Amino acid sequence: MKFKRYTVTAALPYANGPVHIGHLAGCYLPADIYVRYLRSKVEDVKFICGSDEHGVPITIKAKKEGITPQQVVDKYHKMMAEAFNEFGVSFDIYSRTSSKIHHETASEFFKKLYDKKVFVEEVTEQYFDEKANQFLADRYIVGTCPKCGNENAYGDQCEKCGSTLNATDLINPKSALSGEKPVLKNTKNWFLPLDKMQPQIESYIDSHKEWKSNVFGQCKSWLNSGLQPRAMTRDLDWGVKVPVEGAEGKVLYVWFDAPIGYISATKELTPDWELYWKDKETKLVHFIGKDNIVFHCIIFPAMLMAEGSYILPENVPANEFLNLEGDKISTSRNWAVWLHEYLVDFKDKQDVLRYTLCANAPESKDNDFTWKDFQAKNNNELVAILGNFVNRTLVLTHKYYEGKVPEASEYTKVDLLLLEEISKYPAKIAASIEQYRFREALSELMNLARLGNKYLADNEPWILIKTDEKRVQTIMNVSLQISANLTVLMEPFLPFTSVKLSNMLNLNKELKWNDATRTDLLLAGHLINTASLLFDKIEDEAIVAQVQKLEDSKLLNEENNVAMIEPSKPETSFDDFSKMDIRIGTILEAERVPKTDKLLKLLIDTGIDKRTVVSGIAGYYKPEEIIGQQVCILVNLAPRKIKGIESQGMILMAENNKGELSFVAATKDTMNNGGAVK
Ligand code: B3M
Ligand code: ZN
Repeated sequence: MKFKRYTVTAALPYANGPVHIGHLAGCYLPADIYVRYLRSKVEDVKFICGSDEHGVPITIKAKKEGITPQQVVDKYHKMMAEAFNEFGVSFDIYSRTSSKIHHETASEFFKKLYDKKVFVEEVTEQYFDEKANQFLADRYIVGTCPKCGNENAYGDQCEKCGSTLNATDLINPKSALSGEKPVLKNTKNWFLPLDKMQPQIESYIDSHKEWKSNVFGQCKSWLNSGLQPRAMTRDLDWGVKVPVEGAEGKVLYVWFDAPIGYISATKELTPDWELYWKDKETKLVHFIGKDNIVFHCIIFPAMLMAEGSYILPENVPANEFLNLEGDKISTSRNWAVWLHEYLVDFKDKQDVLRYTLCANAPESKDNDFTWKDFQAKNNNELVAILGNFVNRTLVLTHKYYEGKVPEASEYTKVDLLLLEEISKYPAKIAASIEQYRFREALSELMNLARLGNKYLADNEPWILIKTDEKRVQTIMNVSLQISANLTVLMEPFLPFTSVKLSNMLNLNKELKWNDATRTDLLLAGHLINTASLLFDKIEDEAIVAQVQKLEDSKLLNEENNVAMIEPSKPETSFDDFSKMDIRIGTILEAERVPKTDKLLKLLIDTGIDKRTVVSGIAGYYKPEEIIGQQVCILVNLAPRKIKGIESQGMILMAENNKGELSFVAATKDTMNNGGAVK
């Protein structure tokens, strides 16, 4: 079926951190390539995205950073929008779900389903953290996945096996807030009866056997295990308020509101938004990562079906995950290549990253990004094939013809075969893009550059120029046409390079995809501009530095982990604290306790008396070093026998971030005066 228009969305990223290469490779780059291609085909398309600003990922981050959820989303929304823009991800709108228009849209959508009596209202037992005094849902609760045994599954999803879960499914649930075992408490929520909707959903999925096998397969396996009703509301205070009576303190489930974000962003973009969401001749395509499949293929379509006036997603091309140097990309471990940092080190090289990520896209299985491969792709492909061909063509045109496109006079058989071959590329590349096979499409693009390179190498115009000037004119004309075609066909993948080449060729009118079938894009006599290199070589040092940067962050992490072994102790009261009688004392004598590694026997002048104290500090101080040292001493601790010696107090020590102890020392002028710590 031929569609009249397209609505293309890319998953709304949580506004809780900067953008890394995994995001780009997973969904934003393929979506952008697809949309740029459609625009080049002069299709009517809207490319929609924005920040997902609700849900527990945001509130957890706010807690961690000690700021409000609103401050978190303001900070990261801006950063993410900038990163996408800098890498040429050409959204028609990058909106956000904290906006007024989104709150209204999501609220109305819920209300409509509520009025249609779609939801099942039910009081169920939900986990509650008594210490934090709040209900725990989604990422606020972790436990063991009942399906695959992953010990770090969340209350709504296991990221390991991809199952959607309810918090009450988890084995050994723990609050992510306090680490405590939660209790069950009654609360009312509104459920989408996916169980009842199963037949409808099943026939929808079955009508899309053309979907990528990873996507179709996952959907079938959920359907086979039987869909369960799913709560669309949560007992939380950050999100879109549930717009019905008796729902105080409740917000919409983030996976209910976020996909509606696509709709509200379209509304914000154009008054014609309904055409893009309700007209049967619109093709709706969602680009996502594999962990979002169930939400886009089952839950969101179910919401749209229940509402009744919307079209359903026509395709959901989900990618698998990208790893980095053999390890899972992780924000918390800083095992990532951040887009904003990349640009500092590789200025103006957005297309090199776009190229590498597309060539390695995790389309059908998880894939690995390595810096070595990044360098190889740049040096051996972009520089040696594409850049080399274009550069030789332009430089020779300047050298032989002062930058004027020479006339093609007589085509040889070889030329004609080549021209025919070239004219097939737009359709070939298009077919791959339309089937969401972007790696294949990109490699076809490079094949075209390879053809050009080979043509020059086989015909050697730089030698022929001495004997057959006319022939060289034709060769150069053909090479220039290929360069013009490449400008058009590379645009979806390498938009920055395309603009650069278009300027060098002085192609003033904007060429479209179908123009690339032509072999007369540059007329004889047309003047081209000065040539400069499209790509330059990336040296080993730059790569070594990147690998080192990753190694450093790994080391730092290991150190942090050591420091994190002992969590801080639970809160204590002031009353408890003031029971401690802490004095400043001076060490008069110190000696090792025989047959022990850690213990020193100290004689301390506390200002009120002299006491013997046994202290476990031999690992940090030598006895002879600490005579005369001022220390804080707890004097009202019950005496204790240690290795046969009565210890009459305790020296206060503090721990640094490596777990090493040092004295809590007093200042010099209190020396020998004694006195209590207030
Ligand atoms: N924010 C999940 C994610 O970033 C979620 C996507 C929403 S798409 C409507 O992986
Ligand atoms: Zn699992």
